[in-house]
Amino acid sequence: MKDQIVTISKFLSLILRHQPEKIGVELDSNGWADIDELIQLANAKGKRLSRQLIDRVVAENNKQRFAISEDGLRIRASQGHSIEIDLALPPSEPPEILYHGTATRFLESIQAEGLHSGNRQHVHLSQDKATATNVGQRHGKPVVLTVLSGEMARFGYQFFLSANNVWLTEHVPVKFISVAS
Ligand code: HQG
Repeated sequence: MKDQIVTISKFLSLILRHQPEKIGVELDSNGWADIDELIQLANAKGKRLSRQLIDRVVAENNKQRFAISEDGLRIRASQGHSIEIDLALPPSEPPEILYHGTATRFLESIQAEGLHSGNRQHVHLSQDKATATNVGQRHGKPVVLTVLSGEMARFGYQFFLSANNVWLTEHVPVKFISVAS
């Protein structure tokens, strides 16, 4: 059952963050998909999906990646999109310091260009080093960067806090980045 939940979580990440066209589901401008439609279209492609399974994935997902709308009818990914949607998050005041986990092989480029969002809509930042280390590990030998988010905010850069506690911003210039000790 746990494996099935992980498989569905990966499928939902793909559809809700990157390629809704894979099953032909429509996301609204804020990234929401109608749950009944999502189930129907996934089933038509041979994917086992039901409301019960979706509710389990949303509840048990280790990073709380998905949120269900207040009326219970729609679902979206809380962050991590590559497709252009507007999460409509209000700008939030970040803590003084945030962390970004990356791999050592990206360091040189980051120290030259700052942090880019790459394929995604935002640069992802964490409140603690342990989370950043885990994020970095996905790409290779991890290294944690310290971001002077408080200073950035005072310079007018905007930050957003996703529903699952990931800090998002568009770009981090080099001068606000150092390697965490
Ligand atoms: C790097 C996961 C070279 C950046 C995680 C990162 C996160 C640069 C990679 C979420 C660069 C992009 C996002 C530059 C940035 N030169 N490399 N100038 N600027 N990079 O996967 O932050 O499991 O798109 O350091 O937990 O690793 O999917 O971003 O290494 O929250 O829910 O380019 O994905 O969540 O990689 O991870 P990603 P990320 P989920």
